[in-house]
Amino acid sequence: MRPKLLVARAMFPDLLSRLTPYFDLEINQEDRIFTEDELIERLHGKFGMICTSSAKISSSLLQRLKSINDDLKIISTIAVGYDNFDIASCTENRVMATNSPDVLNETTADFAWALMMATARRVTEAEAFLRDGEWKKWSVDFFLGADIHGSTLGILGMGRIGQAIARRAAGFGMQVIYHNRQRLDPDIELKAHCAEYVDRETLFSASDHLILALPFTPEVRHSIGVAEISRMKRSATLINIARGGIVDEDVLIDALRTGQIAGAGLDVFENEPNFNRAFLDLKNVVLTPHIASASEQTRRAMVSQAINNVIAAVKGEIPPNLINRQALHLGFEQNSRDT
Ligand code: 8YV
Repeated sequence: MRPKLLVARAMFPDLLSRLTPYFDLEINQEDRIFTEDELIERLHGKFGMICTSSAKISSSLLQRLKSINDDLKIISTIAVGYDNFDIASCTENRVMATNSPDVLNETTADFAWALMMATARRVTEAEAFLRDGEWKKWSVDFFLGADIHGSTLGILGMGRIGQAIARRAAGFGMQVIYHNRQRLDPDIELKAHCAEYVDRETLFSASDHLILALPFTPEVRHSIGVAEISRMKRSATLINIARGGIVDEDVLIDALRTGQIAGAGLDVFENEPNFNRAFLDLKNVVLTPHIASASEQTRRAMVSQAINNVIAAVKGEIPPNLINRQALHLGFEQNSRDT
């Protein structure tokens, strides 16, 4: 009998067909988002799962699952961010966790720029005005925005996506400043359009456009609040393509309402898809439904990576994008060969 695999969301059938020689597949064709109880029920007896960020794999889920069945060996997410996985608990329960990094860097960086430009130049606000039939005459001070070219681009979180965002600044003659847990090597800074490392306070006070590209961990939850936003220029924009929970949304809404900053471009929200509806009443915010990596080519590449990871695991090989290598030392290799 072949091992069983849960594909927890609907996705490209032609790519999924690569799995059929290795697995009996259960595919969530309806594309419903499973509750914890449903996930446990469906993971029962499965070797692995391919999922997205909507599958929360908590310590309680793993403990409940493992108490009834110990088959689960790999969870493979179609995302670079894996804050929906409790990694320590995966390791403890001998479950390998994998993600899909790198293939989305350039696409996500493109989108960060799209949001920044739309926010600074008030593109969606102006379009809504036109669509609503409000355009009666042109005026000299019509939808005045902020320049991108020649301005200072700030990047918080200078990983692979942050660096791809920085590289694009070359064509716009921008100065790039960044803050990161660790300063980058000088040669990486050079390739990232000579990005200059600054302390966190300076990043907030000196940026004309500030893009968040850091991974989400419990420590960074609401780490952008009153202190940070009050340091920003009144003309500045804040762009978030990372995770919604990093920003205290109530503080941001207040800052946008009172004009403490000029605008925000948000692709991510603390509670997706039930985001804070107060954003809808604000004109100076550009809102998108978590689509920064959504080009056809990139999403297909991400799904392919997730597939490669589970196929490697079922062959007893180390998955190329394994996050918790410690899980290997806890007997996985032996277990997978026995399957
Ligand atoms: C994913 C993302 O598509 O990669 C990430 O971390 O946020 C997106 O690119 C999304 O999380 C669905 O899993």
